[in-house]
Amino acid sequence: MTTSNLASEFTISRPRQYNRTSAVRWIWSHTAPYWWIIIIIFIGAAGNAGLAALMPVYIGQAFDAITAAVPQIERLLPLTLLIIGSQVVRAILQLGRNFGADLIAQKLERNIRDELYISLLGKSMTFHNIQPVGDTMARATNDVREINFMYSPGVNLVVGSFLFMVMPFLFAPQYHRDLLLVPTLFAITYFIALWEYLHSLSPVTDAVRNAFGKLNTRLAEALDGIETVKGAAQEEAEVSLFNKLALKMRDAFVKQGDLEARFIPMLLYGLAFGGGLLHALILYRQGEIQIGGVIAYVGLLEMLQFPTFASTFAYTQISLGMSSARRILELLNSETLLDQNADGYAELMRGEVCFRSTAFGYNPNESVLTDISFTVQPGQTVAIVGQTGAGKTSLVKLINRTYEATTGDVLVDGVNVRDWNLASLREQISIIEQDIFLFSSTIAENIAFGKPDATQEEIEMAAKAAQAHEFITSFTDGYQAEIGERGVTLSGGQRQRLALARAFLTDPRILVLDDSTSAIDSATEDHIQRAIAAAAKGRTTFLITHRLSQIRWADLIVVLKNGRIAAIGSHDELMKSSEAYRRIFSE
Ligand code: TTP
Ligand code: MG
Repeated sequence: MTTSNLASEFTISRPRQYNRTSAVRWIWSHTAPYWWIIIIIFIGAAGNAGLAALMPVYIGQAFDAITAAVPQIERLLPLTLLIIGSQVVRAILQLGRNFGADLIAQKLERNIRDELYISLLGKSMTFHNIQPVGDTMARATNDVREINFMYSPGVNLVVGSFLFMVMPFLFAPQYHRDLLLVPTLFAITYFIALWEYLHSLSPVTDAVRNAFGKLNTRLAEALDGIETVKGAAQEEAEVSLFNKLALKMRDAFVKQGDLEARFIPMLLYGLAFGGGLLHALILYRQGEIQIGGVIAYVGLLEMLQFPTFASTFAYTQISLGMSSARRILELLNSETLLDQNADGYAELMRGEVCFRSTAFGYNPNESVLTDISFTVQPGQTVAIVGQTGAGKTSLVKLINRTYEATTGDVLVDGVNVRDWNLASLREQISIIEQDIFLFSSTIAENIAFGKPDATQEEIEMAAKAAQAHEFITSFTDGYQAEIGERGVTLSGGQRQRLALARAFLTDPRILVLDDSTSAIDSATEDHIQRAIAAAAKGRTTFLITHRLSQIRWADLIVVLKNGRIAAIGSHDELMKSSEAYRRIFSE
């Protein structure tokens, strides 16, 4: 089996690789390992259909026994017992078919979730910035579910009903060869209609799945930005926007229903049944078959009902599943720029950082950073200052390769970040973001995020060093207090100290603190100052800050302006040489 050779920031070696060249091949490569379940499904379905066909055959024999010139009443009991026995066995086989289909459906759902999650973790920030979270969520949850439904009941019913359709061909000729006529006509028309149906169905089910993705995207964004929505009193506008998307989704569904309703085999079945009965009666009148044959044949024709009624539903389910498979595959196959570079440089970091004529832009035709060159020695503290939008955050994100420089190089310990083993590079660099993200779990778990096996003692030590211990213990549940939804909410300053505690725990060689929160009361400010000073000790530290006290004691100050270095040096040097820097201090 082949697999795509996409770059990935993160991979796990897996025993199974899946073929991602087309939706059908991909689904097949997921299915093939479970060939034994497919066999169970087929045996179950074939047995079920065969035994279902025996019923009209036995009933026909019973009719013949009664209507014979000398009625053979003694044959009725064995026939009844045969019917009962065969239907009990049939129920068991049916169970096997349903069980098999459900088993493979669940297995596939699990494996696909797994594959998708790993792939999402491996994609670059460039990808995640563009791809809406709501849409990804829709694909990762509901679309994966649709693949489950595709097998159970979808494939289950298709296989089951197909084998039902085969039965009249196997059993009718024993009464008369000509009786194949109606089933043959039925089958030909049925498959032509099915072909047409599937063709018109697939764009419709694509539309259904896409409409759902859009709806979900909007929902996720509205909830994520609920404060903004409320703050701007835009609830009504949100509702009407949501309604519009919900209507689109409804329209797509109605279209699907419309197609289902126009599925011709419904009409066809009525015609086949009537035509078949007529045909059998004519043969009876001609003395070609017996009355039992007519009864049995009509019973066999009745078996065509299953494929007729199951088909709209089952094939729609399969079509929805394939639409979903295409959407998931689109995510799996979307290009990502970085790769984890597993064989790359992975030594203990000293903490030297060097920018060499580095330039960067989020999209190719727009440059955010231009011609950045400077070197930071291990253990130094660098303050990066500049107006909002100057590119401070962007600059530090090049160090751990969250983003990749467009031209020029970024070197850590003299090694190009592209040549570093990505995991090793990122493990030794800790970036505390401007908006600190906390997971909805306990405070302890949030602190231990980068080191899940940390002991309670280690966690507390880190919290103390980050000046967070005091406020954490003020909560009733202390370190076990839940953050978010059901638990405590934290202020900006508290979040920052939790993030610092995270950094103390992982003990990175390079620490980046993107801190543009300036409105903090002086008591908190004092706490944070001390925490940062402690954190900066013994490692290379980048501070993005507006706090003059912090800027002042930095070893190196980089003043950014419109993505360029406007001035660089120590506080004293810059006070003398840089007008831009003096202006910051005179504000
Ligand atoms: P930043 O690097 O975010 O600027 P900054 O950190 O100096 O600003 P602040 O003090 O407000 O935090 O952005 C530099 C430019 O890059 C800006 O014009 C916005 C643009 N940009 C993007 O296009 N995409 C992004 O994801 C980010 C973060 C910024
Ligand atoms: Mg910023």
